[in-house]
Amino acid sequence: MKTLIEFINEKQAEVPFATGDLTRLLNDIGIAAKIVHRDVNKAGLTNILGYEGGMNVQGEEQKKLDVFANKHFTEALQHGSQVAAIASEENDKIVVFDNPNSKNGKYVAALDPLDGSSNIEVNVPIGTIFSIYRRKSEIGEEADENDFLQPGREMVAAGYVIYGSSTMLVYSTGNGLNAFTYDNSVGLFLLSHNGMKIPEQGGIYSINEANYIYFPEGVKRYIKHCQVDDPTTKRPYKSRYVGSLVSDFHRNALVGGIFMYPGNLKKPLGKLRLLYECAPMAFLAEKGGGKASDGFHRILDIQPQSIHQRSPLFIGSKKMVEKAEKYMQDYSGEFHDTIENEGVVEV
Ligand code: AHM
Ligand code: MG
Repeated sequence: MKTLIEFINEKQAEVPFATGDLTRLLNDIGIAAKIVHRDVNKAGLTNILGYEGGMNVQGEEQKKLDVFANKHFTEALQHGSQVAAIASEENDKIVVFDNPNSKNGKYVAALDPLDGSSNIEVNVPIGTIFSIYRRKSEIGEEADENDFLQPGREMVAAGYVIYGSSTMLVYSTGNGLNAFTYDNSVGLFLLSHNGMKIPEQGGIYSINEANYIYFPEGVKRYIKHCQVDDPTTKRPYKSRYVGSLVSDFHRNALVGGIFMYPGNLKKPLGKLRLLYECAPMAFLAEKGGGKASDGFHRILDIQPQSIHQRSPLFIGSKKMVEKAEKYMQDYSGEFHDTIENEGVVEV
């Protein structure tokens, strides 16, 4: 059995002139993941469920576990000093680490410390999403927001941790997608999926269909395409929606499927944040042979304008994402559609 640390070290040895900074950084993320795993697992027993009392920048109430996970990932990255600054869903502004070692850090990290927090109370899988970029500002100077405003294709590494029926850490530094399952008894992440491949075509679609009447025409028609009875193409597909991006993505990545959070009449750019939700998952999707799009453009080519910017997301099996894009492009104007609430009759 290969441990996460052994695997990361082996990968480092394959890169000539690697300094080990990224290796140390990934190790630190693994440690923070273990701490969050520990507390997520006994969440019902400790006083860690419920709301913290604060709001994040998007006006969402912060749960105690959101704040806890944010603290532990921030501390792990700060102590490691390979990272000069972080951007997080839970912080309005970037956090610049001002100790002298961190100023010399080559990297910045964008995080969603606890994604899917609406599921915490009900014991449904949640996750942590992380992404790492090489900073643009001078090493030795303070990092700034521009260090984060890079298209996803510039990413050095990304990953997620899923706290599910088992806890897994899935990451890529650009070559393939690898997953490690946490063995509680020895306290180690062990390699369980070496070179994960996302099936080109799957049989699952995941979307919050409660928003149906507000969806662009392209999404409505794609949903109907998924529901057509045609056994030769395995349709109708199954509908599965956890409401936790990491879980929905992880399932679809393993067995094939598409996850969608499109723009809608109420939220033209959807809900998910480009920098620390869509882009890292898009990086991982592509490294596993899948695809990620906003319906019109490759997610990894979108230039972020601000750290909390949102983006529509279509992600998963390549052929399914391509089909959804085709429906979007044939039936919906770019991003902003005027959609009627047609056919809604209250009884
Ligand atoms: P969060 O970061 O506040 O937890 O929100 C992101 C989550 C995603 O994990 C999930 O895909 C989505 O919100 C679900 O949203 P909705 O409840 O609108 O379907
Ligand atoms: Mg989130």
